[in-house]
Amino acid sequence: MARYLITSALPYINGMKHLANLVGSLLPADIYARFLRAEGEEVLFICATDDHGTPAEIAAQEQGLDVREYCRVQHERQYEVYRCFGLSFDHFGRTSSPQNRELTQYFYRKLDEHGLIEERQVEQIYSARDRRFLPDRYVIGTCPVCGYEGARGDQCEKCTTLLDPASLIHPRSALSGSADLQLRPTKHLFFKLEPLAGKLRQWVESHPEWPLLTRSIALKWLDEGVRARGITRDLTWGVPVPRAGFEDKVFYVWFDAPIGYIAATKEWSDLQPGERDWRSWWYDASDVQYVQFLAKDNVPFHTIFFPATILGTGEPWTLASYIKAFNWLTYYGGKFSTSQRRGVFMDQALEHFPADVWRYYLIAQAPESDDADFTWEHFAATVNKDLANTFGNFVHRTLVLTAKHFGHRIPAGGAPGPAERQLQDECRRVLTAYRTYLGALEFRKAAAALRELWTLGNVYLDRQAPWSLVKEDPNAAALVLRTAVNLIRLDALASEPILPFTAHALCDALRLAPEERTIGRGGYPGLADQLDLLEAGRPFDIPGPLFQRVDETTVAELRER
Ligand code: B3M
Ligand code: ZN
Repeated sequence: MARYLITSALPYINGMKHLANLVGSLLPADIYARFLRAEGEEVLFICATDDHGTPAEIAAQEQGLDVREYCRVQHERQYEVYRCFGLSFDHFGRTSSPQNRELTQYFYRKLDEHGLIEERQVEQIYSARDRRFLPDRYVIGTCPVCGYEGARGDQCEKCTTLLDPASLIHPRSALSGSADLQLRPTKHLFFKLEPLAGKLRQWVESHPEWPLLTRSIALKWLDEGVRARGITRDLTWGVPVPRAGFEDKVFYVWFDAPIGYIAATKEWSDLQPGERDWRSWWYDASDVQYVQFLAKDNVPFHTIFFPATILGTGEPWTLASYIKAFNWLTYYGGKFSTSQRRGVFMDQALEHFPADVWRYYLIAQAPESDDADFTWEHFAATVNKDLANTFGNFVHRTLVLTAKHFGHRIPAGGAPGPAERQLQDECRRVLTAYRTYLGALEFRKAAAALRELWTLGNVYLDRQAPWSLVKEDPNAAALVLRTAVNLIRLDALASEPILPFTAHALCDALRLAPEERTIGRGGYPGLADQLDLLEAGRPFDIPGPLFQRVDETTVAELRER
């Protein structure tokens, strides 16, 4: 049997993440992890903060904090919000851990042993005003490829091209804004990717099942020809470079960040060394299915740079089996931006609506095949239609109607008839599709299937009309409501990967025992056989309205904010 290792791209430590970060890696990774766990698979879901690099250094400086202290505080803040969103990491580590320092230096030494590291004398941009060498990200200018004026020296955010700061048009210092820059000689370490190009291509081409977005970016890179990348920077914050003459430099953040996936697993393992074995997931682990989730600007690092680090060791470290990449979620047509505080940030989001509402809305809108746009109008329309009017309404009217005519207990009624068998068939069809989509990491389609499952309940009630049936044939009405209450359980369990808090609340309302809260051996489709599982006479509670409708005034207020 396979074991599943799941990682979400490691969020940068600087600042609260926004909804685009959530939907572009963290949330789908969590939904996939929950789905697999429910199906009885062995799962290890790992994430961490990406602590190193210039943004952390700059942000700490701005707040007058030691960068270590800054990272400690930010790590806690992020972790807290992720918990509130129900992100079910097995471990949430940090790339500034001793484990990552040790592993990063290990990988570096291995690459060096294999002749893949080269020391080069380079001309680097020096800022007279700042009196220092500027690392790539500290240089801003116009992108030579697409003309975007705010491109950073390492990568253009707009067109995702990886850049060299010397290629920027009109370069200036990100620290002081000064254009008084000159090239001066210094030494850096380069990771030679050319010797690995053949192996990388072979690996990418051996995965025709990957999403087009992932493959096309990877192949474009390989077609253009990979060249050596600098892996050291003139900073103090980062993993020290264990080499004479490099005492003032650290490794480039993108060198140590992906190794952070491994190191965070080791952090997890080091907490219970007798029981957990990080190596069994990462080294010589042929039974491990490793699935990565990330936004499209991270694809080159996960299809070229990190696998090159792994392949370059010549050792059997785990490579990704599947790389799920996402396009952008935009905010009223523009970019979500941490630096410009544009869009909705995760902490604010929870002040207005509960986590499940966001989880459902975002995954139903996941930017899989194309960019998707966030607007409060669309958000409100989706919440009202799918959550309040469909799911919430079905649960509410079932339980209220049952209580009204039969008390707070599941009514008896007769044996299931043709209508119940039809409902069962439809549930099986929809649940089978739902499982297929989740298994194939097609999240929008999975959300649509879930919505269809919720709809089945309303259609069944409307067709059977227990509110009028109860007058002439109370026994028949009891059967309908008994079935509908059971369908609430199905809905809850099926919804759990996407709406875990709601699922939990419904299981509580139905007073389910622990074993009744699992989907059982038949997986999601097997739930269709459980439409008569909860027997007559069982008590239930009526929860408050599951989802609040979002009215126009609220939409206007939120947009204004
Ligand atoms: N921190 C970039 C990002 O958050 C970067 C990902 C690292 S994954 C190893 O988009
Ligand atoms: Zn560009």
